[in-house]
Amino acid sequence: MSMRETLVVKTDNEKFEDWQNALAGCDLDIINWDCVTNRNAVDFALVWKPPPGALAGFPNLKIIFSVGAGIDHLREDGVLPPGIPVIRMVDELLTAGMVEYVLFHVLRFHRFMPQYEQHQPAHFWQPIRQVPARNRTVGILGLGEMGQAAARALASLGFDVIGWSRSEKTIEGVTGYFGPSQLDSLLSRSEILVCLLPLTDQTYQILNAENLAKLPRGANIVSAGRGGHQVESDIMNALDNGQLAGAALDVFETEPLPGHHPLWDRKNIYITPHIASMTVPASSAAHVCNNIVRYRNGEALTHVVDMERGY
Ligand code: NDP
Ligand code: OXD
Repeated sequence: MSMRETLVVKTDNEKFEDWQNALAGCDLDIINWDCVTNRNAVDFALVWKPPPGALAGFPNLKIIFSVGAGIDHLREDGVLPPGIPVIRMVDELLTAGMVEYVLFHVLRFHRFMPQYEQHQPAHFWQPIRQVPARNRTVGILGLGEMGQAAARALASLGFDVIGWSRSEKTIEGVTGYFGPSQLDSLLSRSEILVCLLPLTDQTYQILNAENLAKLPRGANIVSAGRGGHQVESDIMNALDNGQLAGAALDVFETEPLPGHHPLWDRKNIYITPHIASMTVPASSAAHVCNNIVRYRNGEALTHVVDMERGY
């Protein structure tokens, strides 16, 4: 009987074959989620949104890998069998994709592109005096893998960058705020607010009317963490009453965003379908394989999620 370990893969966006090829050097049997015949033989699972109860059907599971950086999909009721470590996705291309997304939207707002996009169909020639980047304050909620990289990239362009995390951080060129008591100070300064938080009990609906009202009037928001951070009706109201000038939303309370949803037709909202950054198997497989090798060698795993904390 073969003693090779088995990894089962359940993904949405990437092709199974891409993971199979990317993980080929890891000395494993790699099986598509829908093709498992012997559940007892599965040692590792690499998953995105597994249905409740399904992971418990693999009685010898040693590690659960999240295909994405966010692990909220594993915190749904009944999804996670107890006692098995969960490893979140951390990868340079995943981070680079998010940095590109954030830079694109911050620069778009900073350079008044939403206004020029409206002027063009009207053949309206109206220069707007540009604010220098150093006079533009960008606030970033979440200073983890994604938030820190985005903060550094914005600081390198000269923006006045401020950020918020749970624990205190020292990042060159970035003014740090931390903990619930310092959130308002960050909000009151953020002309462009970027949300890159994980979705937890503490961050749920953080983009609500009360917090949006604390931003400078006419602020813009960029939301790429999770839809659960947003109270979408509050965002629409804030756009209606001028508290917000614009919003770039990549994530939604309900995904896919239903075709009849009023967000689609709002002129001050830029919608993308949860593509701010995507896992690239050819790059991310190393993170999975490194942890499997660590497990084999009895070494500590990296990027294990604290399920109590929620991220
Ligand atoms: P990390 O775990 O590396 O970072 C999370 C950050 O949020 C940390 O700085 C953490 O603080 C901070 N944080 C968490 N809870 C709180 C809180 N209650 N108060 C203040 N700060 C808090 O995550 P990543 O940067 O890798 O990813 C962030 C999220 O981005 C993911 O969870 C996912 O939801 C989203 N994402 C979205 C994608 C998309 O395409 N739209 C793609 C990839 C990720 P501390 O440092 O003190 O722990
Ligand atoms: C992620 C995502 O969490 O794709 O990586 O949203």
